[in-house]
Amino acid sequence: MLKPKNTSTRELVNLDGVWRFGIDSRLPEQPWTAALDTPLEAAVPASYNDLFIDREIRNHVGWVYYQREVRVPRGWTDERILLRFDAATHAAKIYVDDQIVGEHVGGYTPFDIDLTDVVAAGQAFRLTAAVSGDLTNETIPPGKIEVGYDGRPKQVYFHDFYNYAGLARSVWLHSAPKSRIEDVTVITDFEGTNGVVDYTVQVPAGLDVRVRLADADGTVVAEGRGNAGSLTVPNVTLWKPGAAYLYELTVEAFNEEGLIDCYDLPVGVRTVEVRGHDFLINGKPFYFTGFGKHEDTYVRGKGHDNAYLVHDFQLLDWVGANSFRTSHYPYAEEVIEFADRHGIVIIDETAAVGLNMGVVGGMTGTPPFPTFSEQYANNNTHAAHQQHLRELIGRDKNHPSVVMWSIANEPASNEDGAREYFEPLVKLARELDPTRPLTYSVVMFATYKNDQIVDLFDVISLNRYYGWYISPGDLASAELMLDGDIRGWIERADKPIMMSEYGADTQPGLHAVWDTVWTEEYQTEYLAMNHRVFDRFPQFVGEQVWNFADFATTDGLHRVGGNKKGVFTRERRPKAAAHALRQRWRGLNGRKPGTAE
Ligand code: BDP
Repeated sequence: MLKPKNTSTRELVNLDGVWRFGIDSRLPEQPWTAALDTPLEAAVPASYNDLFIDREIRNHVGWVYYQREVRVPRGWTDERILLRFDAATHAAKIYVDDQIVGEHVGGYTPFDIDLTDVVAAGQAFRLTAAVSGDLTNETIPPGKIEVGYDGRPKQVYFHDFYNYAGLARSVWLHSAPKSRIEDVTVITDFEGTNGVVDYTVQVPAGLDVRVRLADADGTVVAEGRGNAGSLTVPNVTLWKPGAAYLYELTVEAFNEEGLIDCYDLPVGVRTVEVRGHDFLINGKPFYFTGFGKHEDTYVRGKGHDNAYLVHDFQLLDWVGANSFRTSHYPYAEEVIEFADRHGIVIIDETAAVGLNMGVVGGMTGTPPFPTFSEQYANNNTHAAHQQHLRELIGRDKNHPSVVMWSIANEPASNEDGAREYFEPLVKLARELDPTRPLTYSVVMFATYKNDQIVDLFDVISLNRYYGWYISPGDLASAELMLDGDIRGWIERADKPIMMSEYGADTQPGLHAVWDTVWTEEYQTEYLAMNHRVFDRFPQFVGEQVWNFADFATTDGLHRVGGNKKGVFTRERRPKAAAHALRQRWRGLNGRKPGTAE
């Protein structure tokens, strides 16, 4: 799905700002039949939950309403007129004046609504977005709505980050020609010093497509004609981790009268491949250093914020991280584009977190009922997961920073039914993108003995908390357990292995000379213990600490003011562990720690 852009044939109006806002229980009538009768206004983009000093709103179950007036630019007379929501978490119904014009389910992927037949150039209209943050066993991520002892509905879910909802990303009105370039796909390669850019353009039949590729100075280095083709780039400059280089592909569509549409796409030429137990970028072994992150800041919740975007990437650079995983949902596309421009490598994860009833069983991992059953992850859940995968890959397939898809976080891959559930998803992902390796983050209860799906995937990504949830405060025992665990996985499958989560909650400012959990020293020692173990295995291809920064969680007894496994605080101040990581990671440039340059 193409991101809306200003090009010579397309225009864009940003609708971010402050919108009227209300929750449905306060509204006497169907709100889209009139202006919302509400004193409240909400920032867009931002999750709505932390904006107001009102528990009712923060933990609201059901629809909320955002509303504003919009005027269509008067020059758009012959254009297709589209509305783009970069995300509406987790479901949306969109109204123009009194009329429903579109719906979307899935909180972290964009959608377009075609308003061409509904509004006219120069016309003003009332735009209402009804947004629901509700999660059920048939949404991705799943959850369930319970009725509390006080009779009120309560949202329950099986992941620990707070279920922020609302319009957390930008909203746009954009124009495109009626007959337009619908999609562009690029796949890149290189042979010797020649780069290869294979392109496919989706356009209505009968249009003549021309493409040209320009280097970063704007010099055209290759041209092509037709809906699909292969461009050769002499003396190619590859996109590399830590050394991004982007070409620009200009795609033009012509009819008999001339140019009718134009779209520009940044292109990084690079390859990704899993060979034996190596993860190769441009044919060279790559070692991931970095984090699982969250889109999470004070007040905004999951609201996209360009200042935090820039600052977080500065911190990634400072600490020597070359990568992160978009745990546990697709991030705003601006984040992925920033990574494209700055050479940070991304493991792009779906929003499928919590497909695991064992987590409800606590540390025993014994589910109250099977995860893959009519009661929980059923056919409708599966269909939602498939749809989400289509939308994620559709959005991010052309980004060079994205080197691997993570299909799920900590699914119940140890339970019966996991194989039937994941096999078709893996097949679909490979059809949608034959070029990128696939992984999933393996939950603690899924061991090298009982996991049922690892052979379907390319990279083993482990989430392991020895020294925290298991054997807390006893790092000597933890080290032995972790070592044995990794050895088991290596015996089971000759694939690259990485740690996609390891971490320890840490209260900044808490210190001790002993192995005392929650202290800054313990977090540092815990990470050092993990690293000692990782460095024993040539099969190990990366380490992503849980988490980059402290983040908001659902209210609960086991979290004090949120999840504190951040190496940075929620305000982005370094804990002692950040300095230790910096010592280990800086200057590696994708090499495995301890190996020669
Ligand atoms: C893992 C989850 C992650 C949690 C983490 C934790 O993948 O989302 O935040 O545990 O407990 O199981 O800190």
